[in-house]
Amino acid sequence: MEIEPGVHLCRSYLDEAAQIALLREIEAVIARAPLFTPTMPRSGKPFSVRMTNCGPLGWVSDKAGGYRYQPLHPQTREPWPPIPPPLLEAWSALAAYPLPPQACLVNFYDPAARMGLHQDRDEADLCAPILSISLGADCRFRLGGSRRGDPSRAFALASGDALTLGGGARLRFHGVDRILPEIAPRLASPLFADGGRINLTLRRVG
Ligand code: MD6
Ligand code: FE
Repeated sequence: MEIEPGVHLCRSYLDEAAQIALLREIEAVIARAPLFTPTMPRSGKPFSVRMTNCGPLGWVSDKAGGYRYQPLHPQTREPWPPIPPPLLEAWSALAAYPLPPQACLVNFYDPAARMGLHQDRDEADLCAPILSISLGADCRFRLGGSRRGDPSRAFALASGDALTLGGGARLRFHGVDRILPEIAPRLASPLFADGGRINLTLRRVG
């Protein structure tokens, strides 16, 4: 499970029934906190991924304000919905951290979306790991080193897989090269009508 120091990959952490139960929770989160398209700081270029959040804080990005955490949805100005219990249980089981997560970023990928190589470093608390759970189509995930130019490796993340970046791996670069829409479980959901993938990342902010 520890595929490299600080990088834990738990294949099929959620079985099919647990994936469906979590998907119902995420549908409810999105009904209250609609997906929005973040934009890059300064350039204002839109992300290909759409996002929302649950938990006391949510990660947002836009041209004027840049990357940040805030307690309100940028469009509805409502607080984010609470983190669903199955995700809190996953954090307790896998994060090995005494405090609960403060933010859960929900990333929605349509089949053409991707995520550039990045570090997650907008959190004051870098001692806590980031825990990710995937639903829907497989993706080709890329894991680099602690500097952008370091060598990287790619592997698939599938529906139900859990991945944590912690310890010395907390600041490693990573991204999503592409979605593999041809490798997708049968999870009936309006969210997956056109294929697609959801990734949930649980964080301590600080
Ligand atoms: C994704 N994941 O799987 C993007 N970040 O769609 C992340 O950016 C990520 O999987 C921090 C820790 C684990 C992750
Ligand atoms: Fe990340």
